[in-house]
Amino acid sequence: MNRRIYILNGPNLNLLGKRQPEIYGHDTLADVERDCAALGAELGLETALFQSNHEGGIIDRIHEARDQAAGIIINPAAYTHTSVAILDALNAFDGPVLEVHISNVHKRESFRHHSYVSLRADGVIAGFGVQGYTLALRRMATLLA
Ligand code: CA2
Repeated sequence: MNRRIYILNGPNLNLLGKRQPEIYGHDTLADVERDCAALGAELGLETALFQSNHEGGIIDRIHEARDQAAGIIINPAAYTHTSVAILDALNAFDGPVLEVHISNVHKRESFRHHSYVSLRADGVIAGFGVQGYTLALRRMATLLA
């Protein structure tokens, strides 16, 4: 069975650890990639992390995941709150989908309280900092067991 997990990240998350540490912390996306790869090895999962500043780039990866990945962990960033197209792409993926937000979106502006992606996600983590990614990976291992 394919044990590859795609970890998809939306716009501006390439700046993680470089700006606004009071909201998003000091860890970079490279740190997230390393931590997920290490935990994935323990859990028997192979991780592949991608980031795109473009809606279509994220959608292309979701389509690719249809035959390349067993599950998707996604932080769609601002597209969370706007993108029916990402929701539609996720609805065409058969495996588990877990949604991660570094910040607690419910403690922030009201426009961040609604997520299109949550209509498809099997679980949502928000406000656990970048630790949310590894927590989601543990949950993914359980869902795929
Ligand atoms: O809390 C999250 O993970 C978010 O998905 C992050 C998005 C935001 O639009 C969502 O409402 C919640 C923003 C990502 C921007 O990331 C940056 C990181 C460091 C510096 C600047 C932006």
